[in-house]
Amino acid sequence: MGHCSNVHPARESEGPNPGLSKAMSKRALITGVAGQDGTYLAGLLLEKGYRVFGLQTRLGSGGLWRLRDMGILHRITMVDGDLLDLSSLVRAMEEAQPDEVYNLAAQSFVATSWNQPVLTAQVTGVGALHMLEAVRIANPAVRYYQASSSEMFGAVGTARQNESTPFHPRSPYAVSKLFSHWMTVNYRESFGLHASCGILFNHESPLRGREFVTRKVTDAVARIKLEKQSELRLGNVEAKRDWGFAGDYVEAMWLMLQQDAPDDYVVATGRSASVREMCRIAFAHVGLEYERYLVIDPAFYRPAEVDALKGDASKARTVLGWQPRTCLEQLIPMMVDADLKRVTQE
Ligand code: NDP
Ligand code: GDR
Repeated sequence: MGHCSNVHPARESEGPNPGLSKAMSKRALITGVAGQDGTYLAGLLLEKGYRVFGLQTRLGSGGLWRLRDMGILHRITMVDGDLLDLSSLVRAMEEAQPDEVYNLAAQSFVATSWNQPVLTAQVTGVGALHMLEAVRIANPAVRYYQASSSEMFGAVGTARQNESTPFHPRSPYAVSKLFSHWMTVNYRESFGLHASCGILFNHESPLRGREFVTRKVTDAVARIKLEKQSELRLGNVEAKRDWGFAGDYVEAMWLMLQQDAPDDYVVATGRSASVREMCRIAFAHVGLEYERYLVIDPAFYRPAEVDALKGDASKARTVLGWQPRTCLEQLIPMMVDADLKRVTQE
């Protein structure tokens, strides 16, 4: 295994992490419950004894396969609603009567945000404001989590980004996330909501959508290995990201809402790698050399790129007692193995 010095496999001892018993009878409402993070978070909260409600859109494109694969679909109470429809969110709040709301729903694919900028602004930006309003109307005592993003940093001027790094968003997605981020801060300051933003850096898993680069690569590696595909077409392989494991990151979300005071936290591994390096790891896991299969295709270049991101999560470590437990050399093989299994069963 390569160097994994930035992660901490052993769980931290209790520290500022409140015990599990406190959460026994809590109720949580998760928007975007059927997405990657929603599924891991729902699993975590169920483990902790929560009653979990998930907002389900009628027009959703993604389906419920992740929750089904995880074996938890039957344990989640689905509530109809859409971030675009404030009244549906108020009703969802009334139905779920949650202690905690995790707003994970979004149009989350950066590349699509240039083709559907208005929809992205409406869902990812104004949609979060709708959720905040629903909380404010239905129960302002609720604890609220907003899924902010390292994409808000964008064209960074610093080697590492923390909570004080200035934002310079580079896509309609990032601009929309910045709106929802500042709205959450504003509702905290204006109305005293217990509202926290997690500024999460990229996090991946076998449940990642295939349009995102890690999963696109691990899926292609499986297909190439099983001789169902001959090449992999990518855009800018020199872009660098700080990649972590979604299963680790949802723990940070939960920890934020267990604190006495709401706040904003960067969540990251502190290590950055290029798309090229990530490809090398993925192909090497099945004994192949990525150079033989990689085709650079300008169709996947973005109108404005975020060249490099690397997070500094020291505040999350100090205040929340959170640390990543999975490094890239574990994460990518885990994803390749899952895709090999899936492609074999197709
Ligand atoms: P996904 O794209 O996997 O999940 C997003 C979910 O939002 C989907 O279940 C989708 O449902 C739902 N959704 C979309 N539009 C609406 C709508 N109008 N009303 C209600 N639900 C809707 O994202 P992730 O799980 O990867 O990410 C979770 C959140 O964290 C997102 O807000 C993302 O922007 C943010 N984030 C993610 C990071 C990452 O690396 N994964 C990093 C930083 C932030 P459907 O598919 O049915 O349309
Ligand atoms: P990102 O993730 O834009 O960082 O947003 P993505 O995996 O899409 O791209 C990462 C980097 O890889 C480069 N790249 C390619 N990307 C894709 N998708 N497809 C390709 O073929 C390709 N070739 C190169 C991209 O240009 C980019 O530099 C993710 C999402 O989960 C957001 O919702 C979240 O907020 C951020 O992470 C943090």
